[in-house]
Formats: sequence, structure tokens, C-alpha cells
Amino acid sequence: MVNAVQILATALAAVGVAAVATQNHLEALKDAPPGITYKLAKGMQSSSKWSYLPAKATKAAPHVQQLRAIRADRATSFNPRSAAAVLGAHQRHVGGFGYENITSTSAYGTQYAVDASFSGHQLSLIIDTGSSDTWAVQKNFHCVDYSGELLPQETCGFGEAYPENFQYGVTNPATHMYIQYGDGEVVTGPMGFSDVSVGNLTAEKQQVCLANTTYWYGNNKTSGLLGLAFPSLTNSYLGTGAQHDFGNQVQYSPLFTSLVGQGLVDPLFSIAIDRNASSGVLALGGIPPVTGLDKSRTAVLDMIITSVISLPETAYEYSFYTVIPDGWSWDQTTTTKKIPYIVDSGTTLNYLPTSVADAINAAFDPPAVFLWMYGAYFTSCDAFIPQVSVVLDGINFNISPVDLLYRGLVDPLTGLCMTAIADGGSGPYILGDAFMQNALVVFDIGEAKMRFIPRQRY
Ligand SMILES: *[C@@H]1O[C@H](CO)[C@@H](O)[C@H](O)[C@H]1NC(C)=O
Ligand SMILES: *[C@@H]1O[C@H](CO)[C@@H](O)[C@H](O)[C@H]1NC(C)=O
Ligand SMILES: *[C@@H]1O[C@H](CO)[C@@H](O)[C@H](O)[C@H]1NC(C)=O
Ligand SMILES: *[C@@H]1O[C@H](CO)[C@@H](O)[C@H](O)[C@H]1NC(C)=O
Ligand SMILES: CC(=O)N[C@H]1CO[C@H](CO)[C@@H](O)[C@@H]1O
Repeated sequence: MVNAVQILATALAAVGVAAVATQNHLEALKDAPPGITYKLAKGMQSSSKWSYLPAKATKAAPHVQQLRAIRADRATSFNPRSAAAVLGAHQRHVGGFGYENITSTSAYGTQYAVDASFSGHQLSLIIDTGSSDTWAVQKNFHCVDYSGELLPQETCGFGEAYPENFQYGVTNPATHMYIQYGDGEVVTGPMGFSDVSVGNLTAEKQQVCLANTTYWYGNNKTSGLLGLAFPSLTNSYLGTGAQHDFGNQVQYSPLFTSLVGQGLVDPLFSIAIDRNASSGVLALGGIPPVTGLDKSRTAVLDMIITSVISLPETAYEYSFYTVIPDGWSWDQTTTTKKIPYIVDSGTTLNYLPTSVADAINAAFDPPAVFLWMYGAYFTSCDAFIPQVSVVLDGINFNISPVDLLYRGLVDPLTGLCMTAIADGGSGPYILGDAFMQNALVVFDIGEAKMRFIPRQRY
């Protein structure tokens, strides 16, 4: 017998490629960079029925949770789970040219934390749209280095460890989570069940991990991570320790899938990032009550899933919500080449194809120049800023001039400031916070659509 949760899990797994590709945009999926696959996500309803959805998808969500930004504040630290970092690590691995230099731009990785609770105990968790498992570190965990050597717990940089055990005990049979994130971080520990609350919603008996061994670059504030990607990316394996190969994997219903399966929310969530990435809002089941939305102009795009093909020795499974814009326009110029872009709040800058990044940066006055040391473009801190927009579903999403030049990010040698338009090399490309600050992004998993509503606040 197939129950509703299974159907949902299958639908959310997004492994299917649509039978009919109706848009010429989808031609763009044929040219994936090495090590990357694109798949069109499959929704739960047939595509002929989605005409009623724009209204539904813009319904206000009562389940809103504030996000707090945690910025990397050291020259050598960055967010190893951002799309830029994951792809960079991967491309280094396969020998491609990609984002090698991003590690030195560090200060521009952003993480967002949300207040959640495990069986009523409040925890600050990083939200991650690229992975699916939800976990918190347990009290007596082992902090290790890349070789498994034991380090003092503080080295891993967690906030408060979760002091209790699983509310409903461990899974039967015993399983453990083993996840390796893009830049090498590893988290493992037993899996069990607890009530998990976020945004005033509680998933009962949610499968989670209480991590007992971690190789982790923490921020000293968060205790774990809340994964918002697909069930197919869950990393649970039979047994208590050593075996975590594909044959041992047992897929389970991750947090958001459970919230939907338990009838608590519609299958969509949305994220609004505030300017300067100081905070934001995660809304479950609808859209948050944020200001400046122009709901008359909602862009609706096919949801594409970009996966990093995992190599046996890396074993990371990361995947990203991706769309194909119509193109870019800046000043009097437009480009209409259709290319997939990952939408990622964990990446600060926008990463564009070299020719487009060059052209937009040349439109600053004085023109921005590429500094290899940072892998980014810099121009005078009082430069004239061009009008730049990304075109989504025929709608121009202007990127505010405030988001195009970081007046606070000054190269000490030249005194120049960094722009938000970076070179994405061979791709995939990224719409990061510099874009997301100008839109509300709706991840409509039920319909396999990404919806964007322009947002202006000045
Ligand atoms: C972590 O938990 C597993 C059970 O999943 C156990 O076998 C292992 O010994 C524990 N490791 C540590 C360091 O506590
Ligand atoms: C939580 O949800 C309940 C029921 O939906 C509602 O009455 C209550 O006001 C909500 N609380 C918050 C803090 O949003
Ligand atoms: C966390 O705190 C330790 C000291 O306990 C410090 O060395 C480290 O730099 C801090 N990490 C971050 C990301 O702030
Ligand atoms: C946000 O950015 C604007 C423009 O760069 C700046 O004027 C403002 O002070 C910033 N706010 C914060 C809190 O950093
Ligand atoms: C600091 C650093 O590693 N810079 C490198 C960035 O990437 C280019 C191209 O691969 C190298 O030439 C730089 O040395």
C-alpha cells in the first residue's frame, strides 16, 4: 500500500525528468559543466492544473521564523556549504576551473540561522537549502580534524550542544547519519525521533541525528543544521557506524516533507533576505508578511535541480534549487542566453558567465577590474553604478545599486570596493544574496516551480 507520505516523498524527491519540455529554456539543461547534472523537478499535480496556483502560492503564511545572518568574520573562513563553495570544491576535485579563488574572498559567505527546537529545547540551526538532514550536536561529541584526529570540542565551533537524548528513542533498526558537505566537513551520529518545531509548527516524531563526531567549521553560535532540500538527498545508513555506502542507505522523510505530510503546511516555503544580509525571514507554507512586495508581478519558473555528481571518494550529495532566467540587462544592453542559475541565500555574490560579468563590471564608472587575489571585481568606492536587472519570466528584477557595490569591502592595497557581480567561470552560475535582497523567493515544491516577487524597500 502506498500512503500519502510516500506519495509526497516520491513527488518531492524530484528525480523525474519531465516528459515534455515545453520551453526552449530547457535546451539550456543540455550543456551541464563536468560533474554537474540538471533535472527538471516534478511536482505533485499535473501541470495542466496549476493555473490556480499563483494565488495560492502568494497566500500569507502564519508560520514565519526570523533568520539571523552569520557572516564569516575571518579572512580564512567562509561558508563551506554555500553553492559557490560546494561547486568550487567539486570543480577542484574534477580538475575543472571554477571557484578556486573564492576561499580567499571568504568574508562573503553568509549563513542564516533559525530558532528551532528538539522536543521543546530551543536550538539555533543553520538553514541549508542544499542538503536535507536535520541534526544537532550532542553533549559529548568528538570534534575531529580531517584525518579523524581528536581535537578539543571548541575547535569545531558549535553553540550550545543539545543536552538531551532522542525523545522517542533511536530508529529501529539502528541507523546513523553520515554526511560530508562540499568542502570536506563531515558529520555523523545516531538517528532517532524527536518532535521538531520551527516557525510555530511541530513535526511529530521527526527523524533527526544527534551528531557525536564532527569535522566542522562552526560559527560558535549554531548547534546544528536544518536541511530544506529533497528526500532523495537524506543521508541515513543502516547500522551504527562504519558502513555508509549507497547499498546501506535508507531514505526517510526530512523535516519539511514531514510538516507537509502531517498536514501542517502546503508544500512550499519562501525566503526573504534583508538588505546587508543582516537578517531575513523563512516562511513555511506561504509567504511572509514583509514590506515592499509587488505581487502584481510574480515570476513563475520551472524548478530545476542541480546536483553535484558525487564521486565515490567524496561522497557528498548536494543539490540546489535552480532556474533559467531569460537573461540580464544592464544600461542599454541585454543578453538573452538561457543558462541555469542556482538560487542560494548562502552565497553572497552573484556569479555570472565571464563575458557577462566582464561587461557588467565594465559598465561601472570607473570600470571595475578583476583582482585575482579575491577572485572578484573592484572599482572606486564612489563609482557610478549601472542599472542592472535579471529577467525572470519576462519580468525585470532590478538589482538595487545598494546591492551592487560593497562600500564596506575595501581592498587595503588599492582602496577599491568589491562589486556584487562575480565571474562564475564555467558554471553553474549563482543568484546569491545580492539578488535575493531584491525579491521574495518561493520554493513551490508541490508544483515544482520557483516563484519570485520583486521587493523594493527604499
Ligand atoms: C556515535 O554513535 C554511534 C551509534 O550510532 C556509536 O556506535 C559510536 O560509538 C558513537 N561515537 C562516539 C564517539 O560517541
Ligand atoms: C502559532 O500558531 C497558532 C495556531 O496556528 C496561533 O494561534 C499562534 O498565534 C501562533 N503563534 C505565533 C507566535 O505565531
Ligand atoms: C570561536 O571561538 C574560538 C574561541 O573559543 C575562536 O578561536 C574562533 O575564532 C571562533 N570562531 C568564529 C567563527 O568566530
Ligand atoms: C546597509 O547598506 C547601506 C548601503 O551600503 C548602508 O548605508 C547601511 O549603513 C548598511 N546597514 C548596515 C546595518 O550595515
Ligand atoms: C590567491 C590565488 O590563489 N590566486 C589565484 C586565483 O586563480 C588564478 C587562476 O587560476 C591564479 O592565477 C591565481 O594565482
